[in-house]
Parts: sequence; C-alpha cells; structure tokens
Amino acid sequence: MEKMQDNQTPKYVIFSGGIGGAKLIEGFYESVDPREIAVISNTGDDIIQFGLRICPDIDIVIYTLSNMVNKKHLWGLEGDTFSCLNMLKTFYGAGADWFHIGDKDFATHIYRTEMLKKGYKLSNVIQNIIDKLKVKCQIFPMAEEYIPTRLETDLGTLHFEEYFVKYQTRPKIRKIIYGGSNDVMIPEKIDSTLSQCEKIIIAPSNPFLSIQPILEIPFYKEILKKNKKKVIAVTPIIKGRAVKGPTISNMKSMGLEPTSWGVAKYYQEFISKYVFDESEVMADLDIIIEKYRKCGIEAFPYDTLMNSIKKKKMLATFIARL
Ligand code: FO1
Repeated sequence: MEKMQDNQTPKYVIFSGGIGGAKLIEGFYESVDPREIAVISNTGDDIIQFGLRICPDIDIVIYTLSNMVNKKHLWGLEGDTFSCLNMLKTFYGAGADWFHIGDKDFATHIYRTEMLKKGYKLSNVIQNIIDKLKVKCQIFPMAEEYIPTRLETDLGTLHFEEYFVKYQTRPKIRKIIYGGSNDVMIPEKIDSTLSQCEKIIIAPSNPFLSIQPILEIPFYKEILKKNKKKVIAVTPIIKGRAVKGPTISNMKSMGLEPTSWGVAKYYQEFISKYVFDESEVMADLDIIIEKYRKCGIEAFPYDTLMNSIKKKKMLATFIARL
C-alpha cells in the first residue's frame, strides 16, 4: 500500500465504545497502515475514582492496540495486581473496590489526572499516552470535558459504571441522561478528520450506552448526516443476542425491536451502509436486502462475530473495501 505522508488525514474514522469497538479497531489496526485510522471514543463511561480521572473506553482501545490488555476481561492490564486497591479499602471501607483498578492501571489514571490538573486538554493527554505506549493510530475523546452518562433507574440515578459494574446491569433503566450538548469542546482536528476521511465506521458497540453519548453532541450527528454517504455501521446484535452487554434489554426498554434491523433503523438517518451477520440470512437474502434498501441503507451480510484476530481482520478488510 502507498506510503502515508504524516500530515495526511486518516482514511478510516471509527466511532467506538469499549470492548466491541476495540475488537473492530484491532482488526483495522492489523490490516491497514495504523496511521490511516482515527478513533472517536465515547467518554460517557468516564468516572472519577479516588480523585483520579478514568476513561474506560479509551483505555480499553489503547491497552488493546498496545497489546497490554487483560486477555480474559478485555479491559484493564494483563498481569495487573490489586495491592493499592486493597489498601484503599482500609481507608474507604470494604465496598470501595467495586471498580477493579489494578496497580499498573492506576499509573495511567495518575498520569492522566496530573496532566489534566496542569491544564492540558484531555485530547492532548490521550495523544501523550498513546505516544508513550507506541500506539500508532489517532484516538480522540468525543469531548474535552468530563461529561459522564447517568442513568435514572429503579435504584435511583446512577453513574454508568455503577449501573454496568457495581450493579451488573440489573437495575431497570428509566431514562438515560447524556452529558453531551452544544456547549462541549470538540477536540481540534476532529472536524477536518471527519470531513476528509474516506469512511466513517460506527463500531459494534451498544447504540444507547456507547454510541448515543457521542451523537448527543449535535456536532457529531450533524457531520454524520452531512457525510451519510460514507458512514457504515456494524451490527452489535447477532441473531437477537448482543455479543456482550445489555444492548437487548436496553432496546426493549427503549421500545425498539431488539434485532440487528432495529439497530439499523436507530441509525437510519445517518448511515448509508450496514453490515449484519450472515447467520441471519434465513429467508431469501434479496428480501432482507430490499427491506434495508427501502430505508436508504445498502446492507451486507458478513461474519461479524469477532472471536479471533483473523476474523477481526477479515471484517475490517471487508468494511474497508465497501
Ligand atoms: N468492567 C467490569 O465489568 N468490572 C470492573 O471492575 C471494571 C473495572 C475497570 C477499570 C478500568 C477500566 O478502564 C475499565 C474497567 N471495566 C470494568 C470495564 C468498563 O467498566 C466497561 O467495560 C466499559 O466502561 C464498557 O464499555
């Protein structure tokens, strides 16, 4: 492939949440020149623990691409220990360790928090961290500010991570309170990167809890609608089940059809292509394709279950060629 000039803008911009998005990003990262990739990451999961700024979705992508991620959980660092967290329980009480932060992981949060306190923008701090961890693609937070997603549930108003981790997604979500608004600061270069890239890919992340926090910032929804022609989404649902996480129950509580079709409808106003799982092609493929076409979406069946690096690369390569 042709050598990329450093000042060239990335070809592929991937909107991503945590683990599902990180798998597809890894597929791209291992298939094309990493400098052709830019990630726009949800930061609605961000949380302040023990006075430290944690960016779970960004860290999952960074640790995955630097091959440091915990291979079992797909978040946190491989081989991490938890002595610091155990000692913190002495001061904060037994329940203080509901969010498992490892000793090495603390280093990332300490460094990030210190840099933010010095006045650096989050996007600059992330750039610094990926330089130090030798990650070769660009990773942007969706906004410079701390704008966590909160959830109104039957247990009261919860931070996203309380819902997701502390209460293991058991609470019933009544309303999602997004932090995004017109007032947030979009990291520099994102506007030109989105305008000049070849493809914008909505990764197979939770549409409501990982992608919508980004879209709640009007700038993104508008620029996606304007560039609809180059927007491709990948289903996070295969045969009525999410690969991971509470997407199905979220869709039911939002009154949406909990299927890959339901997700495409949710994204309909700003996507022109959609990749759904080939295992769903039971009836006549033409009927399925026609159903999507009627909504202005060109749909493609493919193996979207990314349970090996080979399949992550195949899916990424398939998308890159659409
Ligand atoms: N996920 C969990 O299920 N349990 C945890 O204790 C946990 C800790 C954690 C610490 C740092 C970090 O960057 C991510 C962490 N995650 C944990 C993952 C995270 O909660 C979710 O995977 C994402 O927020 C969802 O995309």
